Amino acid sequence: MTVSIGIIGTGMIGEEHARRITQSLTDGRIVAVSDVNADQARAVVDRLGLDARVYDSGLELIQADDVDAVMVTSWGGTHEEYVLAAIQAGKYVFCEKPLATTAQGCRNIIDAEIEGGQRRVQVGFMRRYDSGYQLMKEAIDANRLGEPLMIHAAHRNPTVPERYVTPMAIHDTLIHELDTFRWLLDDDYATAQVVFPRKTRHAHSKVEDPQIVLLETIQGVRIDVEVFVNCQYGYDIQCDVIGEEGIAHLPEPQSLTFRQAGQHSNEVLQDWKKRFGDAFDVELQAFIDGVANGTVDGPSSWDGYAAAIASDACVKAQESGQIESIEMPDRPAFYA
Ligand code: NAD
Ligand code: ISE
Repeated sequence: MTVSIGIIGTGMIGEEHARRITQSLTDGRIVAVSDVNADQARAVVDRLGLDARVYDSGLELIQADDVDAVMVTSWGGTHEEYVLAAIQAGKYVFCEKPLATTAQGCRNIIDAEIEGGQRRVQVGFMRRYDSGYQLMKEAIDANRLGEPLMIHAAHRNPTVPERYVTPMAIHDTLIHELDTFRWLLDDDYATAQVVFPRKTRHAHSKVEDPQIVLLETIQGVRIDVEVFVNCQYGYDIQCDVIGEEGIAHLPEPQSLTFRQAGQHSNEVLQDWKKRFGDAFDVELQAFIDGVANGTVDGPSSWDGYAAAIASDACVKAQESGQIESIEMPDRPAFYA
């Protein structure tokens, strides 16, 4: 079966996903696109040579009879409305992170999905499909490190645009770690705290940068994550899991080692597109295959909700300067 897909939001990642579905993956084709900026949608259709209809509104695209599955790649604040509309229309939906910008928004999606009686949503937590993180998960699950005790991590971007403000370090950037660590550890969060080191002169006025997020899980694992989104030198994702009997270090992306002009060096990637390119391929192929088989079982609405609960607590901690507690409700059997 070829899955006919409609994409809402044809900006940076929407175009990337449309390109990989059209040029690299199998069994999916883009039949519809929509963007509040219609010129942007038309430009993507032209650039990729898509045989796709451009819709004036995302809600109209969701209703189209020839759309089997919807991909929501618009700005985070618009996700909830589109995901709810897709569920109500009985369509499968891949939603880029965040599932919604608040935990309540995610809860609304969960309630609608449960009422519909079938899992329809996959959230764009692509790190679960990254081969390096998968090796870490296998090592932890096989007890090769003993019990995990601590995680030291860093999420660094070279720069961010003017519209990026302090809470986005949490709900746009840290949200990846919030999902990844609960998946790696099979645990949830109990508390969160955010501390602000000296501010870099490269950050604009509306973003505090860097930030250090301190998390404690229910099992007592302590996690520190440096979020530094104007680090200048590259896109750099670091993660060490410290266990009772060993340490696992997230593999560095493959790159040439240079010996040149008195230096011994490796290239540092500059953006998430290259760093997680392979993971995006596997993630979207899994979604397409899941739609074709009627079993979408990647990161779920529950995972989006759990990350959002922790994210809300971290944003509160940014404001309060205090250690904030995190209450995670019981997972419904529907998401077991
Ligand atoms: P972008 O600004 O490049 O593109 C977003 C597009 O959505 C724009 O073209 C905009 O016009 C359109 N849009 C905005 N509101 C809309 C609406 N109501 N209806 C239809 N279209 C609308 O942003 P981006 O970097 O592509 O990010 C989009 C989403 O993808 C965000 O949620 C972001 O967090 C996520 N993202 C995920 C990753 C990842 O690593 N998984 C990487 C980048 C972005
Ligand atoms: C962006 O939206 C992403 O999702 C990237 O993966 C992340 O590294 C970056 O910080 C976000 O802004």
